[in-house]
Amino acid sequence: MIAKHSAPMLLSIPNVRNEMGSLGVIEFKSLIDFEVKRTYFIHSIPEGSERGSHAHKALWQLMFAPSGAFKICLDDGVSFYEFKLENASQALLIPPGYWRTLRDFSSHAVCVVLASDVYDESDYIRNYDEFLKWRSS
Ligand code: T46
Repeated sequence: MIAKHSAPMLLSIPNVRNEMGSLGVIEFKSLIDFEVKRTYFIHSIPEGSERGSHAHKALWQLMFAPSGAFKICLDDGVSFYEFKLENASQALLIPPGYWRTLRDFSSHAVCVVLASDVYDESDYIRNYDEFLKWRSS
């Protein structure tokens, strides 16, 4: 994979707006430089829920909130980052190797994820101590 970024980064999603509404566009090459092999979305999230609490070894992700809002906390074992996604004009690029927790979901929040690969449980690290060991190795 060609990696243009190695730090998490907020990107602006171009939106075409007219009197009938808005159309957001996420295009390979112009916005992201990984090919999307999977799209998934999290919705119907009960109040107070947290999602995530894991890291990916190789997966690149672009995450956005077409509806509602939520926070994403990222951790590379040394630095901590917090982002809030709250409109359809912003997306968060998450490179591999970040422990993530998603929280503070508003009502009707939807989290859409474009991912660089198909689902593979062996790409996950779900134990924080293992994650720290993996980061430092
Ligand atoms: C991430 C956050 C934001 C599948 O069968 N296929 C899939 O593509 C995915 C993503 C999950 N699953 C199964 C695996 C579990 O049995 O769905 C169940 C819930 O998955 P998980 O506990 O990983 O859900 P989250 O919300 O904690 O994490 C998900 C993604 O797994 C992860 O990549 O970054 O959303």
